[in-house]
Amino acid sequence: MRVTLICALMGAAFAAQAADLTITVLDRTGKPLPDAVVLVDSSAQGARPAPVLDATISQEKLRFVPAVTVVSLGAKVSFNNLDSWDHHVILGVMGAGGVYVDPGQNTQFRLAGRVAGKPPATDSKVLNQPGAYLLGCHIHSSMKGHIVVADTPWAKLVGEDGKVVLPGLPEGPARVRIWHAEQLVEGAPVTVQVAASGSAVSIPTQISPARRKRPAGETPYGS
Ligand SMILES: [Cu+2]
Repeated sequence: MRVTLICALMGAAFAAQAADLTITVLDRTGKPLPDAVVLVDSSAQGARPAPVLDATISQEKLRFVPAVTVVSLGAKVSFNNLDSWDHHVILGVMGAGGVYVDPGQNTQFRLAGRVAGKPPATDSKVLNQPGAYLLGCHIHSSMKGHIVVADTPWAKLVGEDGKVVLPGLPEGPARVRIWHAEQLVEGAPVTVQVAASGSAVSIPTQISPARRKRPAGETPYGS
């Protein structure tokens, strides 16, 4: 009983204060960069966010929705085809230049087109390797999507304004990495200081994204 109490007190004494870290990712020209994923590590003690072990990606109007999905290592990602025609899901680890590292190792399955009044065709895959995966379809070569399997509990997709809030980071130094589908080379990690009251930083990158084509009136991620 006494030992338990002492351990609890010590834990409280050593655990750093947790605070929000707000990050704005900037492109090569200094403008906010959408579709970036922010991955933050901290070696300070304290609670970690729960891992994201489930995600669903739809195939809808010839697109993967959402276009970028962030999950934790070991997550089960489900796919469903909402279009009335067939699609493939080609899923593989993505290397530099936005191509598959080893097409021979890719997972591939075909999802039949949806029949009115019936549930969509679905399949899933557990992702046990950290890093970025590229999604594609053999029938429609323009269909592209990405999954980032994070090796840290603090990992999130930025908003349209390039901004994201990572809650519950321990006070002290934190290491920030940025991923973007169109980065040519991986940028060096940046160390930022998380204050007990929270911190906000902008992270410049060398990424210059291509103009995204979105049909008028369509929301970015179909939501
Ligand atoms: Cu397709």
